[in-house]
Amino acid sequence: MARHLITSALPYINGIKHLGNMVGSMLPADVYSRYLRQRGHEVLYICATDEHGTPAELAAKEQGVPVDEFCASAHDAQKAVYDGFALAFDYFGRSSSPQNTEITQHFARRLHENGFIEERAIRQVYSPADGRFLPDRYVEGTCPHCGYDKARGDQCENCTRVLDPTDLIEPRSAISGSTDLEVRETKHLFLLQSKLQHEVEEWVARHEEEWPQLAASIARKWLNEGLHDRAITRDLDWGVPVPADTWPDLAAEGKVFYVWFDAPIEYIGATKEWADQDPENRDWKSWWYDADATVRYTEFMAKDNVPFHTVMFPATELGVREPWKKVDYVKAFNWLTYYGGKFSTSQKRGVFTDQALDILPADYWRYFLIANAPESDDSSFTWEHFTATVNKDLADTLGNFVNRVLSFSKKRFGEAVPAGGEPGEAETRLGTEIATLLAEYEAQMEALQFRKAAAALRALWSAGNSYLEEKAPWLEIKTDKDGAALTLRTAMNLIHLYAVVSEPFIPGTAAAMRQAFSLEEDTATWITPDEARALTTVAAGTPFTVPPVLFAKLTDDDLDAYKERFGGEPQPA
Ligand code: B3M
Ligand code: ZN
Repeated sequence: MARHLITSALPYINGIKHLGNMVGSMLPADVYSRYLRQRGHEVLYICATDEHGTPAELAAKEQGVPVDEFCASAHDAQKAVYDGFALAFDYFGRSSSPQNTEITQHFARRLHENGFIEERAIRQVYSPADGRFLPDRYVEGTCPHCGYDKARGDQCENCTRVLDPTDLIEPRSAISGSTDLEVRETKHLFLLQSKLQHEVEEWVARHEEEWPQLAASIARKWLNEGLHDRAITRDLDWGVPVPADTWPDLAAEGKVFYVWFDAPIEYIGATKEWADQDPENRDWKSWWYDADATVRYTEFMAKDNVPFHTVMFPATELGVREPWKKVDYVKAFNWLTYYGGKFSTSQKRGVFTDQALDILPADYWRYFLIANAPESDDSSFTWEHFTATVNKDLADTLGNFVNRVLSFSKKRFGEAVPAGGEPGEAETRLGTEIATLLAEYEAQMEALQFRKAAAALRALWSAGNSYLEEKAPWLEIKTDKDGAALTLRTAMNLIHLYAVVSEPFIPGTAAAMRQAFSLEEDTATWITPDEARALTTVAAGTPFTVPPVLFAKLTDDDLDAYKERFGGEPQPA
């Protein structure tokens, strides 16, 4: 039994996330957390909204509300969707919390004491019309690389190049549109990452062998390009303030930390938010500070976030010179595309998580997304693939099996698991197959290979169907009533096993399946391959009910309607 600390990349506050965001961070983290809890480990799954930075300020401005109000309601809106997806966070915090402010400022002070922060004067875009400096996205203009005329000061959305606001041609203020812009000198704090390069390299070298190739190769690439000193403050109203005790001048000018400085620290901040709700029983430091050797920390994220988690945040943690827990395993994902094109929040293309739940319950999405997670490569969402997968795997292979077995047994034997018949050769063969497949499923879950885990789970479901076809209890009953009872009882044990081991993927349906049986002890505690082999957890005489259809079959009309609503045409890359 170990202690597992799990975090998924913090969803940015400005808007509801799409399915691509979900499958690349929160959902697999939830699946993994649920699995580990079922196996009896102590798990702490922490996430939060990432609330600082220019996009939050701009989104609030667009809605005409103060930024703190905007963030509070946007946080609640995201939380409601994640509840709908049955994400079982231990805590879902907010990076604007006082706890994060306190720890971020502490980190900054320590980095300063250790010689890793320096004040430097830089030249920045200033707008007299707006009376302020214009960082990052506050400046728009023409990209010097590709000529796109709506490039933002931090990045060109068209060619994806990273920009500095002073790079833009014909710059204008994103607030007022003013083109009367100047470049003025102002002071900022710089994190001297170049001084930490060597230590980070050593640290990565000790871990990368265990990391998946995607995470390791991105970390290597960044290290090879060399760590640069970077500005970690901004001229914004909204953010963690630079502490006045250490930098009175910058604090007086109202400088705040850059969002990417405080966001990863919020993993710790949110853990403290969690602990502060029940300080008698929750010890945040035992997870993060001088954490004992049994804490294993796994992070989930999409590939664009990997440099921040494998290189920059570890550099910060190392520079603080205190025993903060660093990540053990980085699970990174490629992109989920929408018909081969980009899901885009800003262009509203693809399926958003709130819309998905409007259409179908969470388990349909959870299963499909994880079974097709962009693990070794990008993967593409299409409505054709989605409906076919739901129909075949969920409605036919799992749902139909459950309903067929329970309805038929009820009709012929009443509302209790039927007695009679002794397990024979077919049951022994089935038991061996189930034990093998379950061991494979466990191995893939332990290895965080989600697609392969889903394939093993699907194979477990299929094994039940094959057994049922082979034994054909609807024929057997005509000549051998005891034999039919044995077949149905065995199939019901499969249903119960499926209920337990499918829980990480489809928790709602799993609960409905488990609750079909009135067992004295209804728990989701894991069943090991050796226990599963006997297929006798649910004894003869156990009362049961037939649950309503678990998964509706999607029709051609449904498919047409989805494509009509969301657009189903391939997008140019
Ligand atoms: N908020 C991800 C993003 O918006 C960013 C992750 C922070 S993790 C500390 O792309
Ligand atoms: Zn460009």
